[in-house]
Amino acid sequence: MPSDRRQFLMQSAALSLGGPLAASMQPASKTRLTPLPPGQPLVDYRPVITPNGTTLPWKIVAGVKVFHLVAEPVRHEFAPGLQGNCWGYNGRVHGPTIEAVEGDQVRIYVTNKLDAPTTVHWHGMFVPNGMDGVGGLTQRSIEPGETFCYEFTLRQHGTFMYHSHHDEMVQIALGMVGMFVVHPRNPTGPMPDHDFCYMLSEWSLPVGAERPDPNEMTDFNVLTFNGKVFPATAPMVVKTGERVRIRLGNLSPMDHHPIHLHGHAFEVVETDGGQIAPAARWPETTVLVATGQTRAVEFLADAPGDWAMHCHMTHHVMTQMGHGIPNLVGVDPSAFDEALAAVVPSIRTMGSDMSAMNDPDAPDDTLPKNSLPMVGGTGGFGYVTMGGMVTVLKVRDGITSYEDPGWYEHPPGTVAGPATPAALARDDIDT
Ligand SMILES: [Cu+2]
Repeated sequence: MPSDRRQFLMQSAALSLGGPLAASMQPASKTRLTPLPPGQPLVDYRPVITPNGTTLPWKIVAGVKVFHLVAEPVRHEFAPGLQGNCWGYNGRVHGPTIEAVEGDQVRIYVTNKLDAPTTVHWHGMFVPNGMDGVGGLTQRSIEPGETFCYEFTLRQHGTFMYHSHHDEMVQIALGMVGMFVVHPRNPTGPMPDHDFCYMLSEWSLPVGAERPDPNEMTDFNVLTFNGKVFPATAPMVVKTGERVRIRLGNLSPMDHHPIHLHGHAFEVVETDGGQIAPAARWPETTVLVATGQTRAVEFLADAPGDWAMHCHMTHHVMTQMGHGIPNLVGVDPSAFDEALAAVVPSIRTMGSDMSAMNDPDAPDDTLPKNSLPMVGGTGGFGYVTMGGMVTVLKVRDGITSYEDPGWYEHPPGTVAGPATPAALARDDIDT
């Protein structure tokens, strides 16, 4: 290649990489080692909302933000009817969201009330190596009954996570994870009106069992947003025209989750590696969040309605589904049901319509103890055939409260319905 052409290509590459790379590497914040005065909510940042969750309280001691995490067993409800004996922090699954501001000096005590050693790793964060929380590698693990102290200056801003880094397979599978949000000290760009925060996870909880199985490798059957399955997932309620940020972190043991939002397109503005420069963003409606990743998306909520947000892997919107079953799609199981009805009066075999055996409005005494229907709950029009990793963005005109407003009341003539004979004739549709 002629040297002038090679030089041109190298210059082009440098130019095209300069913007996003320079922004994402955050050279200034990475060298910030001197703490700043503690950032204050509603002054320096708008607090995040963790639907179905909470934010870890803190206090200031001599200019340091002091937090206290308690690792302990937690009896957790995934949805009414399904509870598990999990491990979490401060009585919760997952742990409370830790929230602070770039430049804050944070001191985080971790008390271990488990019967097993543990550690806490600050995922994605620039910390002194000895604060990184990897059991055996950068510290000895915290024995039962001990309290350790982690202290560092927040040198960056963004969407991060924390999780156990001792016996990860067991402790993460039992729920020992949480979100860690660091707001910018000097925000640029429009401030979101709502800043939602979700931890994505998955569990193996066989029907009737109460202890999630950390030995599971592939067949996870409870898929959760902030530890809940639909319809127990709290909706995101916003006013039409508001700017919304949704932060997604994934610490599922084994799976990625393509999270899809209906009715809107968003931009991915942030990963756990830092902010994405505006020129490097592009519109999406689905963002893939691999395990161990975070993504923050932003959009204007400009369309009133009840918009689903869900994982797009179809088995991740099911709950406690058995997979070792014959394929009965296209089979009429009624004869089989009649034959079995003598011994199991309420039997309804899963055939072409899986929802048939999961009608939540029909009393179902056959549901085993501590289990959920495979799919769904009731929506504004009847049965919703998704469960698991599903929630709803409720966009409303002119609301003054962000309490759940109920189901959307559609303007007349804007809901799909049976075609009228007049319309069929007009458009020459032969049914
Ligand atoms: Cu998924």
